Amino acid sequence: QSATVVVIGAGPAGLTVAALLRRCGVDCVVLERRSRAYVAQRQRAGIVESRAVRMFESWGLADLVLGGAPHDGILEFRVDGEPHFVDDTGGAEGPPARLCPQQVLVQKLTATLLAEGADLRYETADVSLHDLTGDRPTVRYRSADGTRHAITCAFVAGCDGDHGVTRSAVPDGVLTAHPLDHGIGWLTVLADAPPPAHPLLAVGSEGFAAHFPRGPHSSRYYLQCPPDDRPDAWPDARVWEALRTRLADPALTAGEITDRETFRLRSLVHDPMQYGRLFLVGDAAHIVSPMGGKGMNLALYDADLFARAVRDHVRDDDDSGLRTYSRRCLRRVWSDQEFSHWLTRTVHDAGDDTGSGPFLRHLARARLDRLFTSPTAARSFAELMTGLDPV
Ligand code: FAS
Repeated sequence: QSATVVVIGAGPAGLTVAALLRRCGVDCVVLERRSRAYVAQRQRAGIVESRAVRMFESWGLADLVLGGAPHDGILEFRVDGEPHFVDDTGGAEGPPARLCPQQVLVQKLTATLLAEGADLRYETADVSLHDLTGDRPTVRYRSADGTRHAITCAFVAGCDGDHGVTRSAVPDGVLTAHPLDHGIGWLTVLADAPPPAHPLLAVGSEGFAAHFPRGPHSSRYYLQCPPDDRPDAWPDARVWEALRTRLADPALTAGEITDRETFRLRSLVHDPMQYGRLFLVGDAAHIVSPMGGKGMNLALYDADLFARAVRDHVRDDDDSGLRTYSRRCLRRVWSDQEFSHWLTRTVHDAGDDTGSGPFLRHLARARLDRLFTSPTAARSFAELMTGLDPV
């Protein structure tokens, strides 16, 4: 078999790559390890930022793949119980961000692709990549019925996330990993509880907490916890008691908790994001802490650059996009890593609960004070939140 592009992974990155390539008339095959149902129910990100909405609009896909309501642009910081509302669009030119949960985007992309007859292959196993430095790499895999397959192609898109297989196909010494452990733990909880009027970040001496919308009747919460904490240390009663205290909302409405996990906040960048004919897209190349909502949006940015580069190669015999793909992606990756790191430190140090000490606490409080009082600081924050900064 042969295809121009083989896409490994059917998450936001892989499905967006496939949808954009098809709009350029480039044929591709998508190989996904899990079942369609499993991928469609995985709940993670909750916002498609303005830049990504504009990207989907530029491809004529926005109405097909974006669900959820427009974000009204207001973010609440609640500091020691005091509300401070920040306009996180700051008059930016782009379209409003969309409160589109990741699973809705994945479901809509999948439905759009299948309706167009795209070649999505689920429950594949033993994917291996060969001849990545030649002109025609080969991807081998086993289908659910045990049959072995080989597909030759022009390019492989590694969209298989942080625990995928494509990065391991790159010889040692080619990629440089840049990891950061923030030394902060989070408990994240998904509940059938009413979403907040605005996305809410709460700072206080009890530790950080957050409350985000994840649909008309569901919410995602974050609670700072010891980095090695475990979900079973957080029974429902403790979760709601901590949320009511830290969100300074004694009347917070509880709901059935449908998912609960703990994780350490970490960031990771692999450089370069390419090896021969393999191009890494999304979490396969980088991980960013959820502060600022950049993880999924970076995957969408990479997918846009990769699809345009392949289109230029196929249509115009122009390889400049392919040659500069990694450098251009990494410029935005590092800009979003910096923003996410700034926000992560600010909302945690300001609570002084991370043991970061009084000096860093004063720095963090000064940053928040500047954000709440300086229109210039607020505009810069909005530009970064929307992804409309010029990087
Ligand atoms: P994904 O991991 O989503 O998809 C990779 C796909 O590849 C998966 O379907 C996997 O099954 C498949 N795969 C793996 N190995 C394979 C193999 N060998 N063969 C074939 N297929 C294979 N981001 C935000 O922007 N905002 C947030 O608020 C946010 N919150 C998050 C909360 C949590 C708890 C987590 C875990 C992540 C959060 N993220 C958030 C980040 C997250 O949304 C990722 O950035 C996003 O899923 C990246 O998409 P992909 O790059 O497609 O990777």
